[in-house]
Amino acid sequence: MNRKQLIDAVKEQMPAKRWEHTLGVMETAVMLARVYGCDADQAHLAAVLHDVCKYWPVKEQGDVIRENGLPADLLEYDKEIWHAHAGAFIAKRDYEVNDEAVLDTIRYHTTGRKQMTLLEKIVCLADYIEPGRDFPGVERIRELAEHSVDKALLVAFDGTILFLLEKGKKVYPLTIEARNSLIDDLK
Ligand code: DGI
Ligand code: FE
Ligand code: FE
Ligand code: FE
Repeated sequence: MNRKQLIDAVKEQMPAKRWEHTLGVMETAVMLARVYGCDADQAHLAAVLHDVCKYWPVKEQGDVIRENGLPADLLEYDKEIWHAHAGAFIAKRDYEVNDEAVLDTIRYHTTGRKQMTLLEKIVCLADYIEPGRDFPGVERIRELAEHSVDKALLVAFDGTILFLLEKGKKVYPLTIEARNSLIDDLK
């Protein structure tokens, strides 16, 4: 499967609006990869696939996690985070992606994790700031992203954590670890 075929296949997995978001993440991730010196092809590939499962029925996302030994604790947290781990599994099984760095980037694009690689940070950040995103504070994160991936991503995770706290929701521990780790990276 070449990249064009891959793109056409992934596009089929989601509604047009979500595909527009994916195009925005592809463009932004490649731009950030060039600016910050990481592999643009890996960033592009991870961006193409990052939300491959997002619009699957939630039950199917859960089944991928349950039936393939993915972290079971995910199921005790918001369903919004399931598609990332499920997506990494599907990228490998159905789309011939074998690059573990790319698979980890898909896997952790939502929650983050401790000591994220530059590739993981860039795709996670691109997901927050792609041109179609419009949430309070996104402009500030876009500005920070011009100068520092770590500062921008820290503010982005802080916003997500605050949002979850305000809603009275649980926060997946990896998100807290990702946030703490970014503070260490900035020292
Ligand atoms: O799939 P996208 O909408 O493009 O973006 P995403 O994969 O970053 O999904 C983020 C959503 O997940 C966001 O609306 C907040 C929600 N969420 C729920 N629990 C958690 C969480 N996000 C993080 N980082 N950590 C959580 O524990
Ligand atoms: Fe996502
Ligand atoms: Fe996304
Ligand atoms: Fe500036």
